[in-house]
Amino acid sequence: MKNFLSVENVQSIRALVDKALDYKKNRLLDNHLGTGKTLGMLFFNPSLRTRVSTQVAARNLGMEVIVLNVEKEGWQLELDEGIVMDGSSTEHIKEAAAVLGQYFDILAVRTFPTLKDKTEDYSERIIGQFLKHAGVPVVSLESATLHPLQSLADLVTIKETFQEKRRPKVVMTWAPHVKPLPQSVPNSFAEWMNGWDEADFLITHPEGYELETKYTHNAKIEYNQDKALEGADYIYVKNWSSVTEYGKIINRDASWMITSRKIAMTNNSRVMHCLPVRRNVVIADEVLDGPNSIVIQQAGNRVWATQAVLAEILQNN
Ligand code: SN0
Repeated sequence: MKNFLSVENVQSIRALVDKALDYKKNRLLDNHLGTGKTLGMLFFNPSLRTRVSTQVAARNLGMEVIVLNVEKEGWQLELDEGIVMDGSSTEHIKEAAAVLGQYFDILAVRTFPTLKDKTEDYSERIIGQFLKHAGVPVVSLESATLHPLQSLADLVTIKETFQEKRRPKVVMTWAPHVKPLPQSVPNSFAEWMNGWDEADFLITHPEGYELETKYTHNAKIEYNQDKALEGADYIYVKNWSSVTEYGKIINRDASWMITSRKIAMTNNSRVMHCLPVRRNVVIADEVLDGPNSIVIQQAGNRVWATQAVLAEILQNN
């Protein structure tokens, strides 16, 4: 693996999940792998879990980490080609990416979508510029369309919690939210579930919330949430804004919130969410504070997933 931007960069999902679980058992297994190497982390947007779990993962491998909140602490970057830079942008992303590539062995970037211009967002221009100009491996810390480190941790969490000798039924459900949110987490989870092939995957959302089939492939969609939840072993809860009416909230139906009544329809399903979660909007308190929620364990697994990815990059570059 050179870069880690999507599931397409992964040779064997199964091997990567196993590697993460090995690190969970022994976090210092490869604590010299990253000696003398530096990870640069650039944030164009806020972060709690990704920021800290990635730093911990890099430290477990012996790496040094430098974090830059580019949006607040860096120069305003220009993205357009051939532009006369007489406006507010100070530095072109070409120089910024190339310069940062001089300082780090691996560069990790978080950049959310605008949710205004779909073509712009889905072209992944910012990550693309880092790939093109940095000259070092690039890791996505959630891009405009995908969140692969989250998805890997999600698979690790399902793998370690499901003990039965059959395929679990995993249902990804849309839930309401007050703000328009990216499609990155659901796109990515769908893409990884399709590539993993160790679970039966179903998506449920109101009409108009269809995700790009580029990520969902042939995943079945059930528009009736209650029906979708029947027999579920895992509910993966996430809000996203509409793709077709790009970046818009087109449904606020509170009956899509995950409550105890919804859990009662499942096979005593475990409940997952990438966090941060709006309590009593997306998932009810009774569920988040109850025995079915595994959101904290899921967030904990972010360390081991990221450690596996960084190790793979260090071993291959
Ligand atoms: C982001 C998202 O992609 O949905 C990050 C998730 C890891 N979530 C939010 O921006 C939540 C914002 C809010 O106000 O609840």
